[in-house]
Amino acid sequence: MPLISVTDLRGRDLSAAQLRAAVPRPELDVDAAIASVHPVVAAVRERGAEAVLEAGERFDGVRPEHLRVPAEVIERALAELDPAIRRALETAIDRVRAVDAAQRREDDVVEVIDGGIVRQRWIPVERVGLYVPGGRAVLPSSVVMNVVPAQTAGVSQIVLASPPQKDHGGYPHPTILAACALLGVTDVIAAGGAQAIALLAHGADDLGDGTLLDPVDLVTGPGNVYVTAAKRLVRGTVGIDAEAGPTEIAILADESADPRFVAADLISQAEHDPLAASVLVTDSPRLAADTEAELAVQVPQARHADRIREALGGRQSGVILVDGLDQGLAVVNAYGAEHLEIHTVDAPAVAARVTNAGAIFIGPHSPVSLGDYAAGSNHVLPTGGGSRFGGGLGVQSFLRGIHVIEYDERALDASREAARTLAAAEDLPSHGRAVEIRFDGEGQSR
Ligand code: HSO
Ligand code: ZN
Repeated sequence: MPLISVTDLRGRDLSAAQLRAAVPRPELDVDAAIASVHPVVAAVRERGAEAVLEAGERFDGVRPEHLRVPAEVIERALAELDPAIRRALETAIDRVRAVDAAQRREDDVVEVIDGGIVRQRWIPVERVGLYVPGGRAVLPSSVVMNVVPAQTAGVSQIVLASPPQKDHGGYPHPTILAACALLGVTDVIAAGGAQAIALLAHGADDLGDGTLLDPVDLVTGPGNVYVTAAKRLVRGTVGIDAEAGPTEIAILADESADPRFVAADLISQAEHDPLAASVLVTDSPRLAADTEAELAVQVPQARHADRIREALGGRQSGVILVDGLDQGLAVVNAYGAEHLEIHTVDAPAVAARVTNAGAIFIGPHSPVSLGDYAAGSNHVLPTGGGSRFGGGLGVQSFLRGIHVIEYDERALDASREAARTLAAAEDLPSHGRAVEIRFDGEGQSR
């Protein structure tokens, strides 16, 4: 059995929608998950902390003594953190902070006409709930990727939730707690899955220890299909970020690519999840064959070989043969992968022609796993084709633009005609009247 299947699109002239259908995708049934998480979300809304603890016992197999992680547990986690991990996390934090600092937005002021001003104020969301998964893998890097842009945007209240761990007294994994401590996040809740999302969205009068948890305004962070389903259920009560499905890597490569790098990068994201997608798009049958040979060498050496085999062999992964870079670009733009690597001659020029991707990694020295940890870019990115209409997590995810309108009498006078005419055209004459009343008494003399 080959490790990865091959689709040959050479000689086929397909529209963007047809290409989208031809590109492999995982089957993810969020609707089915909604049915199973609905009772959990409803129970948390009605019974608060007790329902969260019960769900934790059922799904995570443990009941923490406190839902809100005590300060000394967080401090101990930092004190006991391996110094090398601490340094690496600090590098990641510094780099994401540097990139995010440039994303801060100043208020814009436009004088539309003399005396008529529209200002746009950028205001941070006040209270944010960040979800950090803790299932198959414990990802402290995701703490960094969620917290840093929120803090840079000026979010004043951050509460972080992560699943209780059996081996750690029912508290989130110590590395997650240590990352929180490094970032100054002190409000950490030992809850995972749908119950965590419901708790963040609805809050609780008493977390079980007499303390209150206020509901948040926005929930962000990746999670499994149950977390995604719960986010859909609470959307509207709170804001949510883009839905995060299983991770995806697409690589657009020509004959010049190094098959060892291509194979290693396909494997790196397949390592996350049996549903992870690894897709190679190339106009070089030789590179395709060499990459398959490399996969056959590298996969058996991988620690998570079984999971990787499943991901590479799944319907969501594959090698796609194209006629040339033009068709290759059409395919990757139709796919809109979460991560896209470009391994071609003059890769920056090819990358400039990409319009749909969560993040683009240019050339042989910019692997996705660098972006996962320490490039300075964010790794919370749109999956499932979501890059066609949204971007990754960033400072702007935590900001709201508010228009502030300030016209003086002269500017309003100069705008009367347009407002009155459109009000009449929409048969909303009271709209027009609200403008005209300000000029009553002047009308005849003018
Ligand atoms: N590739 C994942 C993020 C991650 N990888 C965290 C390792 N740790 C989704 O972009
Ligand atoms: Zn990753």
